[in-house]
Amino acid sequence: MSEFQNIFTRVQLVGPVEAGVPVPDGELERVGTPILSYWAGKIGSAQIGPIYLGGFGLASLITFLLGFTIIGMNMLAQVDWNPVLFVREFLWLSLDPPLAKHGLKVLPPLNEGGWWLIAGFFITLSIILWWFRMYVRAQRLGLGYHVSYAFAAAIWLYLVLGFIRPLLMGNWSHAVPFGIFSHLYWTNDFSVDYGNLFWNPFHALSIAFLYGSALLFAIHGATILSVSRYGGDREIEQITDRGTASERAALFWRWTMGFNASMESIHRWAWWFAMLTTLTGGIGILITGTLVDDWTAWGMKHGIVPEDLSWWPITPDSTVSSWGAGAQ
Ligand code: 07D
Ligand code: 07D
Repeated sequence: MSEFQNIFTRVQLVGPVEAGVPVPDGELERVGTPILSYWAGKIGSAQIGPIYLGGFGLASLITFLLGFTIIGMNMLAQVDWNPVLFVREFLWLSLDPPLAKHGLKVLPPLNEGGWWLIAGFFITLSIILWWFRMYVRAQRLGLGYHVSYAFAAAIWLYLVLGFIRPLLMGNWSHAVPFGIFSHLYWTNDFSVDYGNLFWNPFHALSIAFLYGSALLFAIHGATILSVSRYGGDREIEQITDRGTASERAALFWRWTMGFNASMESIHRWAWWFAMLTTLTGGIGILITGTLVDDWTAWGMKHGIVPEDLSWWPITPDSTVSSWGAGAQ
């Protein structure tokens, strides 16, 4: 029997290309002539296109390109418009938020954060427009809104990092820079400046949900693959029937750990874990510097961190390493 598999594909579905279900009247149509790609078929469906552009899609694309070009041009200017240096230095280049002296000024001088605000405006607009695109596409196809809600959870963290928290702090300089390594620096500095983010319980929750998401994804993917020989990848048809691949998958977990998720609930587990990673994360960032200035001091007050840190063998010893005392 031929099977449809992907990533480690043995068989590819090759048939006439199809445009999908009709869309309601009066909307922009799908664009592009579909093609079949052997390499796309290795990791998923071999058909590429057509794509549904629509008003939100187009607007999101344009605003993203505007923001992205502004970031790129600023980075190019930083290397004197030298394309070779641009490529070589790319990971280190950065467009930084406004200098602290400008507070929440709407348009500080362009080279002191003005470009960052303009680029941020367009990128954020683009992300929000993309969210609407997802919402409307789901609506038009008669789906639930789960994907757009999950994306909203990620946007929440993004907005907290670059917009809501800087507003509450009264200064744009608290926002994240646009740059590959500079945003890592920002992340590290944030933790050091506020007394070690590990003592922020919402950071801990976010980590637990992040790790949990990886675990759930791994066990769900593995479970379904392990019963795909019985048609387990056709999950929905199998939920209610007995003697199916789904029942074997469920029994596997009931017999190995005493409990099994249902065929539907496992997807809710995955959905919640993924969303809670950024939902709790956003809360953790929002309260840092606004409600809590120093997480080590907070931890001491609540009996989590020992008052006398010498009690604790810290490795590497921050008093002798280059980390500095704040990094404990
Ligand atoms: C695999 C889906 C595809 C998405 C990709 C990202 C851009 C940015 C921007 C040139 C899983 C595309 C990237 C469009 C180009 C410019 C200016 C998603 C997948 C491939 N980070 N972060 C990365 C972003 C924050 C942190 C990589 C974005 C916070 C750490 C990539 C945001 C903090 C590490 C990236 C954001 C933080 C990274 C790989 C927004 C705390 C790494 C991302 C919008 C959460 C890793 C060099 C990835 C790395 C990494 C993008 C926010 C920490 C460049 C767009 C401020 C510790 N981050 N990040 O695969 O290798 O995501 O960095 O908020 O170690 Mg980050
Ligand atoms: C960033 C959501 C926004 C993304 C959006 C996507 C585009 C791309 C793509 C064109 C990721 C927009 C997309 C524009 C278009 C194309 C291709 C999600 C984002 C809207 N931490 N930490 C977390 C760990 C430490 C710090 C979360 C671990 C240190 C800060 C996560 C460790 C210090 C922040 C996590 C560790 C520190 C975090 C992120 C270990 C640094 C955050 C969750 C083992 C020295 C963020 C509450 C996420 C947060 C965050 C993990 C250590 C700093 C669980 C495992 C102590 C400042 N950390 N961390 O999903 O929420 O991000 O904290 O050491 O802001 Mg941390």
